[in-house]
Amino acid sequence: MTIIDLRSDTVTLPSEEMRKAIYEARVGDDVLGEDPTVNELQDKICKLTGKEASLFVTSGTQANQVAINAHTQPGDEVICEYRSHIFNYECGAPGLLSGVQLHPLQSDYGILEPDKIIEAIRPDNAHFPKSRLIAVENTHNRWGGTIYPLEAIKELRNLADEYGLKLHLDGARLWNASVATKISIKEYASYFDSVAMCFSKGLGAPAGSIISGDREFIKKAHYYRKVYGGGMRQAGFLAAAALYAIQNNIERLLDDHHRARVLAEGINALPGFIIDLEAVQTNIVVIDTSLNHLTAPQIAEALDMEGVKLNAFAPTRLRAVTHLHITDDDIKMAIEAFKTIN
Ligand code: TLP
Repeated sequence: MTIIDLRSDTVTLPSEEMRKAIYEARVGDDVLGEDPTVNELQDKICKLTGKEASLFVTSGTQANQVAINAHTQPGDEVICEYRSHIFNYECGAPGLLSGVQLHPLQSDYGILEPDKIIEAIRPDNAHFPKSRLIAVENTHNRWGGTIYPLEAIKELRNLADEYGLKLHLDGARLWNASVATKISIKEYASYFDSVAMCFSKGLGAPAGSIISGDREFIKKAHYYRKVYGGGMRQAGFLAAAALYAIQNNIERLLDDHHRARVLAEGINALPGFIIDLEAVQTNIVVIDTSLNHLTAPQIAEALDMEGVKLNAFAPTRLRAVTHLHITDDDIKMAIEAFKTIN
């Protein structure tokens, strides 16, 4: 049976060409700063983001956590969004590793409201933690791949400046936002003190993420990467995959977005499933199953029997993610599989 794996864009495997790039990579000891391919990747990302410095890290989680540690002091507070990856899927790492507390805010589509942020910023008073950092996500995973509007980002920057806060972007899928809006990575990055981006999601590399910021920030981040065990020595093999991915796999993300839309419209037309089509802006589809007599995990299990894999990420919500292994036929077959659920 063909397996259509829509659990995540993290499941992609390197293509033959990417494997060749990995095989041919020139490598050195990156902990000593001597891996030419890692250095090439970091330089390339500086050009792409317009930032002074960049650091290759093991994962998106490490990128966010190193950034949080570099921006904060123990006892500080980080304002974030309540469905964000940092708050939900990073094992409580801000408390564990940086000794900071998160202050999650409710939102629609992951877009923080300035008034709510202002309300959340702590007064300068001995009772309170120090508000230090705002972290947002673009695209926003749990909201269904939604894009943070540029105007809202500009407002965030003004607010952060007014209150003396740093601004971090979890841009694990910033590539998707950029191709969808035609707003460059550089433009997005220009409003943030630090930006994290992943190579192992839609771009199809086997592992690795990057953070960018000013030299002082990256110097601190470098230290924390080592603290977290992220010094990878001959990491050029992974950087070569990332370079290949940047060269070849960005524009094609539009195909993933198109397929996500077709999938969303197909499933939304079926009884027992509701999709907020407005939220389907990139490669993620969130399916509300609350009208169905089966729970989301039960539906996921039934679909699995049909060869379609999805994540049940709440009792009444499923997530499907399109990526470079998913074809138009796979989308048709996935919709057919949904028709068997009743
Ligand atoms: N997200 C994964 C899971 O952890 C949920 C996925 O399958 O989508 N930021 C965002 C917005 C992410 O979606 C992810 C991964 C990360 C950070 C962390 O990346 P990794 O998995 O490389 O640590």
